[in-house]
Amino acid sequence: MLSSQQGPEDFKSNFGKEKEEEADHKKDDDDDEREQHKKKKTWIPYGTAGFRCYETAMDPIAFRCGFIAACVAAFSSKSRKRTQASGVVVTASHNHAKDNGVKLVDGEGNVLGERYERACEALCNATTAKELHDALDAFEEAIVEDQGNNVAEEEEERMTTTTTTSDESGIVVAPVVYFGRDARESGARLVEKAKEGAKVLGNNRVEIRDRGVVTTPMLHYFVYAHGKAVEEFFTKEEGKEEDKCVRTEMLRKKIDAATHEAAYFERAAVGYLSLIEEDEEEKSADGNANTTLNNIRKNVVEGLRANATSLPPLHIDCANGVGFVAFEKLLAVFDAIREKSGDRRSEQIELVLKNGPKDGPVNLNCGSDFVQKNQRAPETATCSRQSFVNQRCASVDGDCDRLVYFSIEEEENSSKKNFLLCDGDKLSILVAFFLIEQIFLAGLAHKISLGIAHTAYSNGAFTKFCEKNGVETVCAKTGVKNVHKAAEENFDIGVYFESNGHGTALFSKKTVEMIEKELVDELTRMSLEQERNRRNASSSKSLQSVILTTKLKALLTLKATIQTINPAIGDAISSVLLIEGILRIKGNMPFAEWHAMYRDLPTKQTKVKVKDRTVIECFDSERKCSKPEGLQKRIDEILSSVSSTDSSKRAFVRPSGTEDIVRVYVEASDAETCEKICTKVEEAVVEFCSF
Ligand code: NG1
Ligand code: ZN
Repeated sequence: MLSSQQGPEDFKSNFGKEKEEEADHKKDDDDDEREQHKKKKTWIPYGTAGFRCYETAMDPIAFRCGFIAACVAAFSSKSRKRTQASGVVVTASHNHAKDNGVKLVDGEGNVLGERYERACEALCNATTAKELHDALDAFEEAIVEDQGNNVAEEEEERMTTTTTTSDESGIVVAPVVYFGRDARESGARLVEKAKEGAKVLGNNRVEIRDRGVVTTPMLHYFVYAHGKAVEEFFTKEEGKEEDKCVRTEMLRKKIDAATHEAAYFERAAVGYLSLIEEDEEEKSADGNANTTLNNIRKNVVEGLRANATSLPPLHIDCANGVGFVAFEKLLAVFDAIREKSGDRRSEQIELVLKNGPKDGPVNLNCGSDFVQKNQRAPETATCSRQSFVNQRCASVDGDCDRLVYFSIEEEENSSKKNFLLCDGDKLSILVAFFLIEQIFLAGLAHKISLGIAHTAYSNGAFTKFCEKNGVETVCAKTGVKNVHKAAEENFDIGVYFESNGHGTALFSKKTVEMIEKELVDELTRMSLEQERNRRNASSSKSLQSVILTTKLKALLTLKATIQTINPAIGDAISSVLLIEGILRIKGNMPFAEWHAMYRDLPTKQTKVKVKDRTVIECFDSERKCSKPEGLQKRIDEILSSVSSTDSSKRAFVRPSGTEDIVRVYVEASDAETCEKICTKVEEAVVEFCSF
């Protein structure tokens, strides 16, 4: 492990040293070094979502991640006019309160790309000058690859001369690294370390913006919004006539406004209000289009949306984490909108917030991971399990990027309670089916492909249900970065939620543009139609106008959906708003009805502690393992011996990327079979991984 004493000076003195030797056998050497570290248990891997370990060991990692983020902000952008920002989130998400970690955000607001992982891992674990130097070389290669080969040379020159960015007009704005942390105690200390790391690049080369205690998706959003603001400023040539000082100031202000916390909450809140829009006046910033729209709206056919009056309040278990603080801010924005404009639609979202940071250690007996894996409601010092009974409930995780819904129903005349879970699979189904319907109503079904990306942890009943209903699915490796990529690569609208509730709906740029264009075209057609009707003094609406109206409503709904969703990454806050909106549009769909769309197969998930979990290697989207030799064969034997008639049974094992354990997953048509298979697979893991 790196010494936590290792400060910026040590790092600086190593940075920039001459190459010591050619790297012909670099990969082999790297692998050897990695093995050595691993054997000594000093290697902190770049896991499923960045670095994570016991908080006291995180200081040097945080420091180096700060440096990495600064380089990404300053050097990785393909275009000087675009995304000169990056982010560092200090969080260990659903892990134990005493763990902490770092998630890195790239210039687009996404998870830092895979191409950086090995270099970051080597950089964060380097203990000698040579290791550090090699890691820096690998890191530089990743940056150059990121810039794109065509601009590599030009950028290389820039890397050695300046870290600020400018366009031809001489506007100069320093790259920015955004920092944020969840509510863990160790967070403030680790953010300071990360900031020190970012400063290694040199004074004022990179601007540091510390956003304090925020959710992971908020920090991703700030970086995304920064890039968008810069892009828009230059594309629209804003303030073109002004001199460069004025324009620089304009750009700064634009970035500030776009990346302010208020902008994040307002975007989501306004998106939600538009989603549940009925026939009230549309209050949107789109100018003329919406004025026309308001007039047209008064004449449109009623009844496409059910009368969204009320759903019971949603009780949200915030995992004793930052989600509590963020949801409070969201509710304050709804209140402010209501006070300012008298808009009462926000009364249609009633959230009862439970388990905040003051209520106990993060994730302890609460939070989405606890609820999903244990199939049980939370139970904390301040909030009893009983308080969730007969309520509509949801749970988020420690950094508020996961969401599951649940309900505990008490049987009449009995003390028996039924726990019902709508996990990520059911979120995917609800969102995908809703969007399929809207695309169809918008007349775009033949132009837009929509599918679901999921992981091996998705329930077999979910994949069957999708197949039966003609919804395409693709299975990706665990981890949001993998599922995100699969959704992006395979579909125009890719819905993805890991079973644990980590996910979103991704709209490709082309799809967003298509929806916007169709909306404008539709409004124009509607105006013409209205005009013609007026001229013909027709009092009744023609069939044609009914079709047009249906299409318009669907397009508006799609537009509102896009606005409600965090465009950068899966976000429990925007997911709550989206799901609550959909349930309302669906006529206040009761939880039980959503839950009953299909019946999950019983599952069992456990963790097995072994000496070195990385001896397990997987393939087939982690549904099978190739190492250690013999383990897969044993799992197959267990599956066929336990219940020969159960065709739905399935089991797999994989090393966790966020905890020092091996995860075992089993599903079968009854809980007893699950139990039996699980015990045997656990034994097999221990046996095969104990060398
Ligand atoms: P690991 O620990 O690699 O299984 C867990 C989750 C992932 C993802 C990451 C990041 C499960 C089974 N795995 O990864 O889906 O959410 O954490 O937080 O829930
Ligand atoms: Zn999380």
